Amino acid sequence: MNIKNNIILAMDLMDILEAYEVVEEISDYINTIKIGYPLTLAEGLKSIGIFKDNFDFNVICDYKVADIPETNSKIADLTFNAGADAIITHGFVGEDSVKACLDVASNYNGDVFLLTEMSHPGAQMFLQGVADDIAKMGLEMGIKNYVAPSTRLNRLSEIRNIVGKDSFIISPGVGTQGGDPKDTLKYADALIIGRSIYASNNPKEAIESILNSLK
Ligand code: O7E
Repeated sequence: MNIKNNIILAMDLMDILEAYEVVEEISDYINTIKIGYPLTLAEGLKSIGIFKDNFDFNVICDYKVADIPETNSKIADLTFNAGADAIITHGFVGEDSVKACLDVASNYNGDVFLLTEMSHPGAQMFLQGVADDIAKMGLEMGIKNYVAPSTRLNRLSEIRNIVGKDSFIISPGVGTQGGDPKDTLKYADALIIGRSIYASNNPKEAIESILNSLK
């Protein structure tokens, strides 16, 4: 996926008009948006089409799909059918569940991002212990796209080592959660940034300042 300025906006506002206004302000700087449950549950799957039709963005749907294969297929089908370019799936549910997402994605020419370790402190309780194995599974399955945390650069770097330089890693946790944009890009291909931009008083200045910090 071609991600302008290596920044993905995590749009977790729950009002589509507010979300639209923020995106309009910064649309010169980005071409990729990630939406998840907050916006989708509040405003529906039509949110995908709004960013595609009005901004021609890549839309990554962060539904952290984590069910049995049959249910994953239904979730992925609804998501791609609504116009998404990519879906994010959990890896801990195992190969068959992840494959269900991959199979549906291939029908739509869409992408799947495999979530390895998460960025919040609680991820160290359970998920961290299996994150390397999830990354290895993804590699064996031929998955090219991964999610790994910017809040623990040692873990991001380990996951990069596992999936290799040809894989594409996007990394959340930058800014509000403490991750540093420049350091994160030593290991990741793109940053996922939410509140530091959309909750700022001036989203345009916020993204400009992040871009300056990358120079
Ligand atoms: O902290 P923020 O506001 O910059 O937002 C971060 C976004 O990334 C938010 O949408 C959150 O749900 C998501 N995220 C994490 O913060 N940590 C993770 O480990 C994973 C994600 C995520 O996006 O998962 C799929 C990529």
